This record gives sequence, structure tokens and C-alpha cells, in this order.
Amino acid sequence: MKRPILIHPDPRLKKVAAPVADLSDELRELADDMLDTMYDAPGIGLAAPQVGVMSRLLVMDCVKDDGPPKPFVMFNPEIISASNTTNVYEEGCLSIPEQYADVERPAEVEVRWIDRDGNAREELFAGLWATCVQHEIDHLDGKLFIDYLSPMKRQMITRKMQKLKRERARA
Ligand code: K1U
Ligand code: ZN
Repeated sequence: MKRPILIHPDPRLKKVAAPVADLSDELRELADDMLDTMYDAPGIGLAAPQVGVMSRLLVMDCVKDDGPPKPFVMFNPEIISASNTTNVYEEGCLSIPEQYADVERPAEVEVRWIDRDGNAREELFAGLWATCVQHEIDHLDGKLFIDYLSPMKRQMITRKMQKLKRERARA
């Protein structure tokens, strides 16, 4: 089932999400709903705070259109190492619709997480996968990609989003 995605500015998008203590059917259902919401948007990632749930959970699937889906569900994801080499990628965000900007991040990151079945997992991500998992973990720490931009660019985007929210509320 799809869930509504919060739009910036929203105080919930600025808060640090709490670690998940125990996996439950409710959390697995949330992860399934987040995947439905992400694929429908469409997007390549989604973090629980974007649907208003302040738990450390993210989903992602960066497979290109023609490939078979490869969904990841990550509870309590942590970056355990990051490369010194960096990548610049033009990022977007489902909570900041139709705004894009270049962000520089480590090109490769090793991530540890708990999967949907409660197993501890570790994997090295590169390319768009590395960019996406870092963007999503930032969401769990209350950080948005616009926080990497100059105050002037950030303010410009925030004002556009305030206008969009006013228009959506009126419609
Ligand atoms: O977290 C989010 O808001 C989702 C966001 C993830 C992301 C995008 C780009 C770089 C890093 C992280 C998105 O999915 S925005 C939509 C998007 O990028 C996309 C949509 C359809 C096809 C391909 C990409
Ligand atoms: Zn985002």
C-alpha cells in the first residue's frame, strides 16, 4: 500500500530517526509499503522519515529500467567505511520534487544493516547505489541533499517548496 510522502519543509525531515530495536510484522509491512511508494513515485530510494515514521529504515532499488528488480530493505544501516575517491551525481529527492543539484560524496561505501529477515548483512556499494544509500542514510540523520548546497540555493529551493505546498493545499 502506498503512503503519502512528506514534502520539505517539514520538521520530521530534520529529526534524527530512532534505531529499530526489534523487527515486527508492523515494520515489515512498513518496508513493503515504502517499496510500493518508491516504485510508484517513481524513485530509487526512500527513508522511513519521508513517510512520517521516525525509525532507521530505508529501501532502495537502483536497477535500470530493463533489469530485474533488486530491492534492498535496510534496518539500522551504518556506513562502516567510505572511499577517499568521490563522485558527483545530480541528486533529486521525492521530498523536494523537481529540484536537482550536484552533490559530491564518497564513490564507494561499505554498509552494515539488518535485513527483512533479521540477518546482519554487509555489502560494498559503488556508483549510483553508493550515492543513493548515502542520500537515504542522510534522511535517517535529518539531513537533505540541499544541506550540501550554498545557503542561497537552499533558500531558493525551500521557497519553491513552500509555494508548492501552498498550491497543493489549495487544490
Ligand atoms: O530519497 C529520496 O527522496 C529518493 C531519491 C533518491 C536519490 C535520487 C538521486 C540520487 C540519490 C538518491 C529519488 O529516487 S529521486 C527520483 C530519481 O532519482 C529517479 C526516478 C526515476 C528513475 C530514476 C531516478
Ligand atoms: Zn531524498
